[in-house]
Amino acid sequence: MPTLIFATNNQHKVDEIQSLVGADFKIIPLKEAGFDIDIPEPHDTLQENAAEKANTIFKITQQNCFSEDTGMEVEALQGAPGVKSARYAGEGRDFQANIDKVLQNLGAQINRTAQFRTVICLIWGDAVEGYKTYYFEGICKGRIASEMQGEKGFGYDPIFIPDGADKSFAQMSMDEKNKYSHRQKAVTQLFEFLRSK
Ligand code: ITT
Repeated sequence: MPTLIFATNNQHKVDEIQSLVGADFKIIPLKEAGFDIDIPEPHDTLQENAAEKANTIFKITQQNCFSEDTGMEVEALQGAPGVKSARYAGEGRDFQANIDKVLQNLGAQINRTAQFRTVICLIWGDAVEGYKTYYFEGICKGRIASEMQGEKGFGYDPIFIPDGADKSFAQMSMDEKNKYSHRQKAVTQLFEFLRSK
């Protein structure tokens, strides 16, 4: 089975992606690949942060790898928390504090429109032909609930209701979330690309 290093420390992302890919590829997160590092995400765009993570690991391993950066973009908050989603309420990367801040900043705002956006950066090739960088994007449109609903998933899942559903991501099984999700859309493109190689 082909293996691919996934430059992430977020096990939820790994689980969601591995369940989409099934037995075709084995995804190896940083910890399993022997790396105990937190790669900085200093940039203003998801694409640049995704590239930073993939490039850092490629420089060390010289192996095919990918990363992804995801943000939740709330229309009435001018796209915040966006690229700052992990640290919206501070460096502690606290899911509950981040949710509280979104709900507080939105208040009674009627416009609850939001979307999740995932950008994947893939570095792919071989030592003979050389390596190239590819990007894949997935968007899931939806809205912010008035309060937290459900306990599954991670991050902002309890307050995000995707279009076409009447419950939050945190009220869905992983398979159900994957039917709607930003990550699934980006990952589907990634693996269509890899299968075509
Ligand atoms: P890596 O950088 O190690 O991959 P991370 O958790 O730091 O993991 P991001 O930089 O992409 O990931 O941060 C995005 C944050 O947005 C993440 O910490 C969550 O709080 C949130 N997030 C990302 N995907 C999500 C999803 O599918 N559902 C809910 N919240 C999500």
